[in-house]
Parts: sequence; C-alpha cells; structure tokens
Amino acid sequence: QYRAEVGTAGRIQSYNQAMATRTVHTVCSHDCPDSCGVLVTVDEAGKATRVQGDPAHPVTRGFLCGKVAKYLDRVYAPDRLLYPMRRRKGAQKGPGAELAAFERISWDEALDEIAARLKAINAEFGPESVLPYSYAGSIGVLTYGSMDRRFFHRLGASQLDRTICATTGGEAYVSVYGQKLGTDTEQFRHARLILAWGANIHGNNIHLWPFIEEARRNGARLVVIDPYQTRTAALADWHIPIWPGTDAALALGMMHVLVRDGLCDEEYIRENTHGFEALAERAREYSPERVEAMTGVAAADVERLARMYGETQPTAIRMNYGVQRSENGGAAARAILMLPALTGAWKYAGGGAQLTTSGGFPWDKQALERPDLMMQSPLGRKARVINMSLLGQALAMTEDPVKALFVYNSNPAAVAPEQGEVLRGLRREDLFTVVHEQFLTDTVDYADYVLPATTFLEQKDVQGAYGHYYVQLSKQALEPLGEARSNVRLFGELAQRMGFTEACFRDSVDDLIRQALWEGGEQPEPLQGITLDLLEEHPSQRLRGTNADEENGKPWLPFAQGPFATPSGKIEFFSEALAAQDLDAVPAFHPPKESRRGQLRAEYPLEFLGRKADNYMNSTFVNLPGHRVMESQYNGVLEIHPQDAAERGIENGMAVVVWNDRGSLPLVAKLSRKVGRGVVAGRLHWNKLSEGGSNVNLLIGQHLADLGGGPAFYSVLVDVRPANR
Ligand SMILES: Nc1nc2c(c(=O)[nH]1)N[C@H]1C(S)=C(S)[C@@H](COP(=O)(O)OP(=O)(O)OC[C@H]3O[C@@H](n4cnc5c(=O)[nH]c(N)nc54)[C@H](O)[C@@H]3O)O[C@H]1N2
Ligand SMILES: Nc1nc2c(c(=O)[nH]1)N[C@H]1C(S)=C(S)[C@@H](COP(=O)(O)OP(=O)(O)OC[C@H]3O[C@@H](n4cnc5c(=O)[nH]c(N)nc54)[C@H](O)[C@@H]3O)O[C@H]1N2
Ligand code: SF4
Ligand SMILES: [Mo]
Repeated sequence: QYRAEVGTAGRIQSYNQAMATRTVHTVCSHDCPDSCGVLVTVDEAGKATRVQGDPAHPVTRGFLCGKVAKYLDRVYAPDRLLYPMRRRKGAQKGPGAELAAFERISWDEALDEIAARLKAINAEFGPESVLPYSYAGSIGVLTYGSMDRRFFHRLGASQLDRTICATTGGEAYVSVYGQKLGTDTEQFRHARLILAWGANIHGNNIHLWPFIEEARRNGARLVVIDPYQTRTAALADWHIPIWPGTDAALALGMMHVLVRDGLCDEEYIRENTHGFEALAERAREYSPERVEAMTGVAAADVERLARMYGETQPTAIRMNYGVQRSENGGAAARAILMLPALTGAWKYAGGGAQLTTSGGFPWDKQALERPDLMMQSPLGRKARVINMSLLGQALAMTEDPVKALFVYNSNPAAVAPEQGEVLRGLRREDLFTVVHEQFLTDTVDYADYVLPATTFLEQKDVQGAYGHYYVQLSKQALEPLGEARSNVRLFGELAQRMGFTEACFRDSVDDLIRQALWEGGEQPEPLQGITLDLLEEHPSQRLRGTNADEENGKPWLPFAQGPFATPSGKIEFFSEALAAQDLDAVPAFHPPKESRRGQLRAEYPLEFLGRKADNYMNSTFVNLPGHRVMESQYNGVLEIHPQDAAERGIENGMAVVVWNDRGSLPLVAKLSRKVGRGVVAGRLHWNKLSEGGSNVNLLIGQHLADLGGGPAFYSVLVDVRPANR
C-alpha cells in the first residue's frame, strides 16, 4: 500500500493516512483526442478527493482540461443516476416530468423485464427490429465496444454504422494513405510551420498546445484555417476565415501554386505516390482567383499560404474533424491530407499531418466484438446496417420498422441531426427504449427503462487515443456509485437473461483486456510485449515501433517511405477504388448544395455552424452548474456579424429566432466578429436546458457527406430575425 503513495512522495503524512490514501492511475475516457492519464486520489473511506493530470505522461504533462479538472463535480453530482428505473404507467414520453416520470426498480426486475420485452419483440418482428445506438460516451476499448457488440451480434439485432463523428475523414485518410496514422503529437515541437485546419485546439485538443508553443518559441508560425475565430485562431500568427465547406478548393489552390512554382518534392512524389499527373492537372483548374470566388480567401492569401507551405520545412498540419462535417468534406480531407505528400513533409521530424492516430492501435476487435455470433443468431446471417446519422429516418421507417432502441454511450436526442424527426421517433409509444446513462439526459426523457452507468473512475478498461500513441490501463479507482453498472457488466448480465449460453458472455474485464491485446496469440508489432500484467505495473506504454523522438535521436516517421497499405502500395492522389464507387478519383471541389453557393435552400442566406462548446464534451457536462458557468457567455447564444445583424435590425443581446424549414430556434444575439459576414454560429447544448426545448440540431439536416456516410453538420443554411417580429 505504501508503494501506491509514490505520486505524493516527499509529502509528510500521518502514518494512518499514508496507509489508507491511494493514488490510482485512470484514463479520461471522454471522446477527446488527448486520452489523458488521470491520477485519482482516493481517501480512506473510498472517496475520490482529487484528480490530476499524470505528470509522467508525455502528452498529458500533468494537467487536465477545464472540464475534467472539475471531474469530481460530475462523479458526485447530486443528479447522477444511481438506480434502475421504469417509466410509470401512463407517463408520457418526452421532457418535463424528469424523475417523476419513473419509478425505481431493482436490477433484477429491470434485466428480467427488458429481456422479456426484447424476446417478445424479437418473436413478433424479428431481431433486426432491435437497434443498438451507441457512440463514444466512453472511448475505453471495452466500454466503447466489447460485450455490447457480442450481445447484439448474438441477438441478430440491426448493426449500427457508427458514422456520426469521423467516418468521412477516416475514409478519406485511408483512401490516401491506407492507414490512419499521423505526425506524432510530441514531434509538433519541431515544426517550423503549423496549419490548424478545422481544428479547435484550445477547445478540443488542449494537450497539443504546449508542443505548438514550443515550436513557436523556436520560430514556427501558426496558421489557423477556420470559418470561426476560435481562441486558437485569435492566438495564431494568421487566421484565415474560410467559408464553410470550401476547404477542398483552398487545398487544390495551394496545390496549383506548389505545382506551378516548382515547390513539390519530385523525388518523394516519384518514389511514394500514385497519380501525381492527374492531381497536377486537377490543380491547374484551381487558380488562386477561382479559389477566391469559391472560398472567400483572397487570391493573394492563397498564393501566400501556398508559398509559405512550399518553402518551409518541416510543416505539420493539424487537421481535426471540423473540415469533414460538410457535404464536400471527404474530398476536402483527401485534398488537405495530400499536401504533405506533395512537399515531402513526411520525411522530417515534425512534418506531415495528423487527423487521427487511432490506426496505430491494432486491438483484436474480432475477439472483442465477435461478429461471428451473428451467424448463431436466429437471423443466421449478417444483419442489416443502419447509419446512425440517419436515426430520424430509421425511426420513421414503416417497412421493417425499428421496434426497440437500446441507447448507451450516447445522447441522440441532443446530438443527432434533424432533431425534429429524431424526437418524433423517440416519442413513439410503440418504440421500446432502454437507456444506459450517468445522467438524466435528453434521451432519458424518452426511455421506458433507465439503467445507471459507471464513470471511468468506477471501472477498469484499457485505452488508446486518437491524439497520441500510448496504450494506457485505466484502473478502477472507486466502487460504483449507487447501483451503477459498467457497460461490460450490463451486457454480460443481460446475455444471461436472454439465455445466451456462449462462454464469451462470462468473460471478465481482465479476460477482455487480454483479448484486446492479443495475449496468448501472436501480438501485432505495435502491441508486442504489452500485456495486462505489464500495464498493471506500468500503466502507460508507448506503442512499439513508434519511438518518441527523444529515444535514440531517431524519430518515428509513419509515412517517410512506402510501402503504403493502399491498393497501389503508394500514397494515392488518384484512387481507382473511389472511382469504382462513382466518386472523384482525384479530389475536386463541389460546393455543398446547402451553402451560399449551392442551389438548395437558397432562400436562407446565412451559413450556420452548430459547433461544439469549449467547456462541454458534445452533450456531456452540460447539466453541471460549474461547467455552465464556464460556458456562460455562449449558452443560448447566436453569434452574428455586426453587419448581418444591422441588416436585420438586430442588436447585441436581442432575442432572435434562427430558422429554416426544419425548425425555429430562439437564441440571444451576440454581435461578434468571430464569425465573418454570412456565417452565424451557435453551440451544442441540452434541449431541455435550452429556451424553446431544442438545440442547434433542430436546424441541421440528415444529408450526408460525400464519403463514409458521415453527417454534414456544418452544411446548413438559416435566416435570423428579431424574436418580436
Ligand atoms: N471542449 C470540447 N472538446 C471536444 C469536444 C467537445 O464537444 N468539446 N468534442 C470531441 C469530439 S466528439 C471530437 S470529434 C473532437 C473534434 O474536434 P474538432 O475536429 O476540433 O471538431 P469541431 O469542433 O467540429 O471542428 C473544429 C473547427 O472546425 C471549424 N469548422 C467548421 N466548419 C469548417 C469548415 O468547413 N472548414 C474549416 N476549415 N473549419 C471548419 C469549426 O468552427 C471548429 O472550430 O473534439 C473532441 N473534444
Ligand atoms: N450540431 C452538432 N452536433 C454534433 C456535433 C457537433 O459538432 N455539432 N458533434 C458530433 C460528434 S463529433 C459526435 S462524436 C457526437 C457525440 O455524441 P454522443 O456520443 O452522444 O456524445 P455525448 O454527448 O458526449 O454523449 C455521450 C453520453 O454517453 C454517456 N456515457 C459516458 N460514459 C458512459 C458509459 O461508460 N456508459 C454509458 N452507458 N454511457 C456513458 C454520457 O453521460 C453522455 O450522455 O455528436 C455529434 N453531434
Ligand atoms: S477531455 Fe480531453 S483534455 Fe480533458 S481530461 Fe479528458 S482527455 Fe484530457
Ligand atoms: Mo466526435
């Protein structure tokens, strides 16, 4: 027990305290690239008294973001869900009644009744009438997807295509490089030029910032390309407020200049890429003048940016997922990701691009998720697939309807696009809805059964990251609060109630962690020697073969040379695979149909960005008073350019209505030059804590991006008027 005290070594404590107080290594499991190591201090009574960033973690570096620094407010919040509940007879679905809509029941009752209902629905409508709905409420490997997947596979339930966040950019990445790897976060310190492209680093990815600061102290410049002036943009050397959804044109315009002015790395291109001629020909169409008309970025600025990019090494692009949440987002992501392949930036420490590092973690997904169990389901085949970004449509289907919805790790009533249709679906009395949650979210308002879930402090898991290359063990710091149960435990127990006899439903958490790591089999190179036993002793392990640059003075460069895991074995400027799907073989810019240059909803003149809040995590934390105070300047606010406001008779602080044919949202105008002319911005929130009972997703459609089936959250047109008119 004394050994657990190393974190506070040197502090003089009473003997008793030293014996009883522990520091436990956990990992923040919220959907954030940083996957911070979090040290939790637990007192003699088993209560957490402190959370702090792991000072030994090279990316966490001892600090946490503002959201999780106050995490104990969340864990011990008075409104945590602590017991299973059942909707009272006659209680309407929908907001308003809060806890009064439910009655407390035992876990045994809850599991028995849910299993009975699922069996009945299964018998009457077939297993595919059951739809699981989950996303990244936790990105712990087991909590994100393990026992739950086994359960729904064995049931024969509809499969959920988890597209809501990253599949558009992910497919773009894979089409170009074959693998979702990127510039090492710690290497950003070596870059001489950093482009933050659709990346809100201060808000969403704060642990990259110290490396950018270090680079800037050494003379690097930071350029931010974002239609919104984030804090990162305000602190940058240059902010380029591009029109939403037009990034493909800007990237192609940069290529135009790079090719025209001989700023490409010919040797790198010759050895490592496929389709350069076709790309160069495409780029010739994108003169800076044309690009100005497409993007709102002055021709001279396109020239300047391209020359800066072509004449500097190393250059690092931090592209985040903002760019791909748009109709043309797949093409945009492809084009941007191709830039470092043109200049050979991948050859240098601190060069290249990072959209995600998630491809570095080769978990044994087959073992964890057991898709083979679908064959043992009553279906006896692969189940149909439903795109989670089209939830509203899915719940409205009259043929082969969805009759049961099982929600966990997600809050679709708040986060899914086209909220009007989503809520209509959730309100259906004939839809059986179970929600496994930590709080009484907007989605819980529509549940028939509510099950309490543990937080990451109350369970054990293993985790990778999409913003660094460390595997970490998240130990269990606390006993579950109340009767909360983890996802793994819930689905294991529900499987027993359903009569699923396969041994895999009785695997323990440790079994699952060992399976994720391929223990007992041949471990893939990046995980070699990383076992549960090792992680118990040393909870943070860098992926093998990706040595940090401090080691041996030999930096790891993922794409310095081939072969690449693409069909051609090269970086693909030209993709036959995409051409075969009737997509552009070489990226091109097509203005989003719902945009200022598109043909759809042209009667609405303003582009709307329903963005993430800096002090919340999607819809998480929104209910906590302390977090709401931190975000108070933006709660319920619409940011609008002073000229757009003046044209509409709108003044600062005035109540306004933002509307399109999908709905009307009451907000308060904040006159702001953080948005350019023609762009207005609001932020994600809880519906029931918003005036009018809806959030920004009321205005956003279910139209999809060009690749990967992802939503086009940022391709939306609206108009605004004073509320009293
Ligand atoms: N504080 C906080 N942190 C978070 C989250 C959160 O909600 N709050 N969410 C987490 C999640 S789920 C994710 S996926 C990551 C994502 O993190 P990011 O990828 O950074 O996600 P976004 O905030 O969607 O987009 C980033 C920026 O892109 C801008 N943008 C919008 N449209 C365009 C465009 O067409 N072109 C360009 N160039 N930029 C555009 C937005 O204004 C925004 O500032 O962050 C995670 N971290
Ligand atoms: N307008 C607009 N809409 C957006 C976005 C946007 O930028 N703008 N971003 C989109 C993106 S990128 C994403 S990723 C999605 C995110 O959408 P969601 O995945 O729904 O993300 P959260 O809002 O964080 O909701 C996660 C829920 O999971 C719960 N949870 C956390 N841990 C656990 C657990 O261990 N077990 C269980 N059962 N539950 C748990 C939390 O309490 C929380 O309510 O939203 C999308 N929606
Ligand atoms: S939300 Fe992100 S930055 Fe904040 S503690 Fe979690 S991983 Fe770290
Ligand atoms: Mo996301």
